[in-house]
Amino acid sequence: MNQRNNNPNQTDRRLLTVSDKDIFVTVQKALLVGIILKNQTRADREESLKELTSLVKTAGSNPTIIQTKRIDRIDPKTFIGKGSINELEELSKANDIDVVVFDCELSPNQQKELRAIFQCDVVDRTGLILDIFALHAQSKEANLQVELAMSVYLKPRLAGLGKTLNQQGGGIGTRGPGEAKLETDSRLIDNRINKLRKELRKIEKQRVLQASSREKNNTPLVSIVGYTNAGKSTLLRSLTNSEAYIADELFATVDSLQRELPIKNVQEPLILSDTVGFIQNLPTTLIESFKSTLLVATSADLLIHVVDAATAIPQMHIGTVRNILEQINVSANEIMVFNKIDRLDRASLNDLTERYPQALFISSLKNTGIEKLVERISSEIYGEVQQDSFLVEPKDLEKVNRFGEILEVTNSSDLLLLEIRMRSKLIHKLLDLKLMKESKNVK
Ligand SMILES: Nc1nc2c(ncn2[C@@H]2O[C@H](COP(=O)(O)OP(=O)(O)OP(=O)(O)O)[C@@H](O)[C@H]2O)c(=O)[nH]1
Ligand SMILES: [Mg+2]
Repeated sequence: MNQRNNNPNQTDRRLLTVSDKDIFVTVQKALLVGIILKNQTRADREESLKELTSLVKTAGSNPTIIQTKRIDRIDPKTFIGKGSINELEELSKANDIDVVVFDCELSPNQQKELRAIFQCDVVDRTGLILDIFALHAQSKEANLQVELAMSVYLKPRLAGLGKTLNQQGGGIGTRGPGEAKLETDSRLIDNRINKLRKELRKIEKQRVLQASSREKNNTPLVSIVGYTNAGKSTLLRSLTNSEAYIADELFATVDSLQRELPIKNVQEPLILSDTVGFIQNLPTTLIESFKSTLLVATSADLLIHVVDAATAIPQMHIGTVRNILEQINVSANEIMVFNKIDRLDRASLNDLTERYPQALFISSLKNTGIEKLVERISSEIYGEVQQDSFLVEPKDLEKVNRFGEILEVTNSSDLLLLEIRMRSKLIHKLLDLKLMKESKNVK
């Protein structure tokens, strides 16, 4: 199992592995600022703030105070205006706050101004998401991608950060991905960005090559996509008995993991891939940087779109995922799958099944509905099961056996007459390969 040792292991201290040595740092106390703009509803913003709270916890900080501010217009200097800022500043001082987290995107100047006012670290939603990606990146590819996204984000912000990046031991906005030390000299950062882009282009080329050799071999790729924390990795594990990393945290997976999905009576490989989850307002720099990882979705033959059935706002999650898929030019067919139905009462489940009649309803954790999903995947990829009789040469018997179930074999002069059960697209594949002669044609 893919173990991480950067989760909080005590209530007030967390272990960061930033170098060879393990360092204990105090958990930061965070003040969270939710913002309601004129045209926004409170319900929508509350969900966003709930999400921000989970993000802060996932980043290892303590959401100590949560405040919501309604504003009529965005203040160019401080985003929320002087009056609200004064109130928050008092709260921050009185509670020894280490970091103020805004549920919006702050400009580099606003961030700089707010840091001076609060006299502590100030982070926006994008910075927070990048930070979690940095914590969770495991592979070389993910590390390079996160470093690129962070460098692009930090570049215009370096002036406002002053020396804080180097001085602080850890905490939101101060960590580089893995062992990488983020470049903090603005003159050198462009060189680093160029170098990272070059390295990533190389990886992307390899991925494209892999995809084309997969296509040449006709190996289908099914990609699991969905909102973060929907249960994608749990589903991969349940479908393939593999050991994907699963956690009740946002962006637990930032790499792509591929496993073979066994299909009954088909001995040809079918690849199932798990990948990074999506979130509303996913930073565009992350989408651009994660191009090579997201290729598994771009080159998929079929998508399994996993939705958390227990969330209060499934439509928003679905809309966000579709939006991002569009941005990265994904156009494959999708099977929509509502997961975590074990957490729903009957009425809510009925409501969802009425609203989404084409969807499947499963629990990856309890293994409910998994067989139906495998059947749906099989028929999307290979077509419906058909029973037919064919004449083949004896040497091709083994090959036919790889694609379906042979029910009966009888000799017919120097050929074999087979009664088989096979999926329609595989029958065509065999006919294309000229391995089989349709009995009717031969007679
Ligand atoms: N009750 C319930 N919990 C589930 C189910 N499937 C997943 N979970 C839980 O949901 C949380 C997130 O699961 P993951 O599989 O890590 O979700 P993910 O979509 O891969 O998340 P990211 O990689 O962070 O985007 C974990 O705590 C899982 O145990 C389910 O069917 N029922
Ligand atoms: Mg995952």
